[in-house]
Amino acid sequence: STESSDSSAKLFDGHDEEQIKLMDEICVVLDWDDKPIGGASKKCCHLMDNINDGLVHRAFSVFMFNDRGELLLQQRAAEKITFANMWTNTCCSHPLAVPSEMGGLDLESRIQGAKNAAVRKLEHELGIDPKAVPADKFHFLTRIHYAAPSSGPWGEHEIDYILFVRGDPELKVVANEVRDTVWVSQQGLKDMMADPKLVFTPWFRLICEQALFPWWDQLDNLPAGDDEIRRWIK
Ligand code: DMA
Ligand code: MN
Repeated sequence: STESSDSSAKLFDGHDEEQIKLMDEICVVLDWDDKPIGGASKKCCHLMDNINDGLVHRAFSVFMFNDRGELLLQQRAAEKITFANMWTNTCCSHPLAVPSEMGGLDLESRIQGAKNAAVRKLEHELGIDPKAVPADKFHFLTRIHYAAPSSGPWGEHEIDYILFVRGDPELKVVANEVRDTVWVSQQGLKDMMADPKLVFTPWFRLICEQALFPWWDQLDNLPAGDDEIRRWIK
């Protein structure tokens, strides 16, 4: 028999080559106060074995609203290794362990790093021109700390920077990242969430339950970003 002893071959069996390569990105590993304590691969950070040992990393979640006050949702591609095919907020990913995205010990520079990462990923996933939605247009609200299993060996455990932005840019959706997109009103989102055929990511569900709608009600008058870390872990 020529069965491989390389466990990563099994982990990624049948997955999209590009998505497998992206698992080599270096995420920012944190203590529970969001202080960077090192870097680790996206693969390492998203294995439940490591999450169960306490490994937590930095993330961001973008919520984009158009002039009509509608929110842009995406359905994650079937190719995504975690949370495939689920409906979620506009764009999520991780600030990488590089100077432009990691920031320093002060919250301001970390927020700037998350915004820089958001611009990069809006282009990578949705084909949004960075000039159409530059980093200084984003409004930081707060950080949430949560954990959730995905399928198989995978899961999330993050401190997630919540970023709101106004815009209605041209979208050139990247097929192995995003399966579908839709702009929704508040009622439109509530109707989608009531449809048992649609599945939503755990972090988007949490944000909807805990915080989204009051912010959505005051897009022109959003509260200033706070220095809290909202702990939504069980
Ligand atoms: C990870 O998002 C970030 C959050 C807030 C869950 P993701 O799985 O979409 O990351 P990526 O786009 O880098 O695969
Ligand atoms: Mn993550």
